[in-house]
Amino acid sequence: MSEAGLAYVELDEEGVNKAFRQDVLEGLAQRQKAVPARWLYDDAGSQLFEDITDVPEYYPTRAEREILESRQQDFARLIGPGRAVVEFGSGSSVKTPLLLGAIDPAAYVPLDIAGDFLRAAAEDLAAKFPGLPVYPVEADFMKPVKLPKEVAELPKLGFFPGSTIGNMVARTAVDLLRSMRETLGDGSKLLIGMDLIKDPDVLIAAYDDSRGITAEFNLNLARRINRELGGTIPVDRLRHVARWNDTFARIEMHLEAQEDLEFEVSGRRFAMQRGETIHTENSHKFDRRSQYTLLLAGGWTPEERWLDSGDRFSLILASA
Ligand code: AVJ
Repeated sequence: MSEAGLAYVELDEEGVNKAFRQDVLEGLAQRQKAVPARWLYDDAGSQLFEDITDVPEYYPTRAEREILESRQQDFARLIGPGRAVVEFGSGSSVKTPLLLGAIDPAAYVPLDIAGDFLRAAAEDLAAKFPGLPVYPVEADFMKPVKLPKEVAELPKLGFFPGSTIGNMVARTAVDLLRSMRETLGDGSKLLIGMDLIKDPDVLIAAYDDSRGITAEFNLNLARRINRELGGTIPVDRLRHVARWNDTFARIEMHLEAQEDLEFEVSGRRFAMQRGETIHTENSHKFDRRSQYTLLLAGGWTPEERWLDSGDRFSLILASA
């Protein structure tokens, strides 16, 4: 584990994550309150997201896994051996073995901002692939990342599964794709998962599951704000809401005030009227043309595109 990686998470004198506090204070001061979705993923949030991938309504993980399982020969042919696989937001790396097993890579570099989770995932992976060098990097991958020197000379494959790109508005998604291109370099490839536009009822169910796991995932953000930023948000007075925004082709998660609320975060006072929301996540959905436009704008040329058997999810291979 690189010591240097830790420098990416800047702490102030009180040990508070500066970027988190700034994003929350700015976001809560907006007319439409909003907190960037990346803050959903502390260790508890990352675990809750893993739980979401098991709920019956949340199809993306299973659909993407089906593609990874059924297209192994395609990956071997189109990607080939000897690359350093750089996974953006490695999470618990459940999908990664399917890719690594198919292409015979030279190294694996998981990138994540949640350090503990990252290290556990990296150890898991290293145990599954003895002999494969694993170099975890704790980093915010929204900016270009300096990769470990051990992989500097290797051709790269970026792996960005799960339709995490869908959490970004187009401008941010393009910025990310461009910085990935800079991180990975000329001659690199990118294997990226992107969820597809479909019946809004199916989408809403996937983001408001009957077991309430997604609700817990969303509410965990308010708990995290209270814990890490000295907040007094009455979490039990907030309700999880999932909405389809047809204009922007995205599912939105919100935390809706069930009554008029007043609370503090880091010594600042905020108020919400009953029915007012904090917007906590966008999950954009795509069709083929919107996918290709986005990738091309980010400096990546689409090479191949696969769907699962239910036409619900897509995996795209693009080259720099
Ligand atoms: C982690 C981006 C894939 O948008 O589907 C799942 C996050 N939010 N349920 C998604 C999420 C609510 C998820 N990704």
